[in-house]
Amino acid sequence: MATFPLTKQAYISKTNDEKEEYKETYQKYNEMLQTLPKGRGWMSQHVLQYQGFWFNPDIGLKGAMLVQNHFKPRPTDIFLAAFIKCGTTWLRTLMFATMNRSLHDISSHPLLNTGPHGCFPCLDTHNFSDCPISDLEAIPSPRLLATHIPYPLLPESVIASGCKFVYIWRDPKDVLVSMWYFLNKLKPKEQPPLSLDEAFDLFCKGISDYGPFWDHVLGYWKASQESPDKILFLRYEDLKREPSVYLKRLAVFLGQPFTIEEEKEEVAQKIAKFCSFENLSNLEVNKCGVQQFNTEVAVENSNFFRKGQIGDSKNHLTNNMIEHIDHITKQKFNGSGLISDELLTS
Ligand code: PAP
Repeated sequence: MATFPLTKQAYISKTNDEKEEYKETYQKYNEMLQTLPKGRGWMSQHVLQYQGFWFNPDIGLKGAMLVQNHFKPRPTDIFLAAFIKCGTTWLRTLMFATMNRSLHDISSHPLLNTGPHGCFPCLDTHNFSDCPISDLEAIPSPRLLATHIPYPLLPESVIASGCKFVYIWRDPKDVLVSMWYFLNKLKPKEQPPLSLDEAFDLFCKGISDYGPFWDHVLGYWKASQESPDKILFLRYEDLKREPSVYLKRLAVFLGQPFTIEEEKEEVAQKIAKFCSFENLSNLEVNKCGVQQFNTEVAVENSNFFRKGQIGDSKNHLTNNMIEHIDHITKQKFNGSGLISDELLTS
C-alpha cells in the first residue's frame, strides 16, 4: 500500500514512460496559460479562470487538468470535497478514524504520528513532473481522496462511477478570514502580504483559488439534491456544535454505521473527541510536522490549525463587509434552500 506523503525518491523514480503519458496534458496546459483570463492572486501572483472557476496556475490548475485527463475512478471511491478552508483537515481525520475504527485503537492511532493529510491523500495537488496520479492506483479500495475541484469540473467518469462524496461548507465570512490568514502565510516572503481589504474585494468578486465560493457550494448542493445517496452535504457549524450526531450520520452514509455495541461504548463520541481541534492541534506531529504535497509544495501542519471556531470573522470584518457578504450569499443562494438565519449575521 502506498503511504502518504510519498517520499521525494518515490516521485523521482517515476519512469519516463509514465511522464510521457502526461505530456499532452502538459502541452495543453502550457498553451492555455496564455489565453485564460487572469485575476489577482492571493498566494500566487495571479489566478486563472478555467471553465468558470479561478485557479492557482501551479497547484490548482495543474491538479484539476491531471484529474480531468488521467484519473481512473473506482465505484468504491469516497471523496471529501470542499472549497478551501471549510473544514477538510477536520473531516479527513473524522472520516479516516471512522472508516478504519476496527483497525486502529485511539491509544495507538496513526493520526497520533501522521498529519491529517498523510492518512488521506489529496486528489488534486499534483504537478506534471511528479505524476502521482498513477500512485493513487496503489491505494486499496475503498479509497479516501480529498478534492477542492468544483463539481462541474469533475470528469464525467467520476460521476458515472457511482462513487460517494462528502461535501463540507462553512459561513463564507469565516472562510474569507481563514483563507486570508492561510494564503498569506504560504505566500513567498519576498512578496507583500495581501491586505484584508484586498482579500475581501477579491473574495466578493469570486476571484480566489477555486472561487467563486458560492458557485462551488451550489454545484455540490444541487448534485446532492439530485443524488442524496451519493453526496452527503455537511456544514462546519453543525459539525462543530454536535460532532457526534453528524459523525453518526456520516458513518451511516459511508456504509459503516455505529453498532448498538459501539453506541453503548460511545465510540462516536470518542472519535469526535480524538479529532477535536483541541486534541489534534496539540499533537507534536501537527505542531512541528510538515506535509509534502508534491515535489514543489510543502506546508507545515500547524498552518492547518488556526482557531477552529465559528464566527471569528466578526473579529476581523467591519459591519459593512459583513453586510456585503451576507447580501451576496442571500442573492446567490436565493431559492436553493441553503440559506439559514444563523448564516446571515446582518
Ligand atoms: P484546507 O482548505 O487547507 O484543507 P481546511 O482544513 O478546510 O483547510 O480549513 C482549515 C480550517 O479548519 C481552519 O479554520 P480557522 O482558520 O477558522 O481556524 C482550521 O483551524 C480549522 N480546523 C482544523 N482542524 C479542525 C478541527 N479538528 N476542528 C475544527 N476546526 C478545525
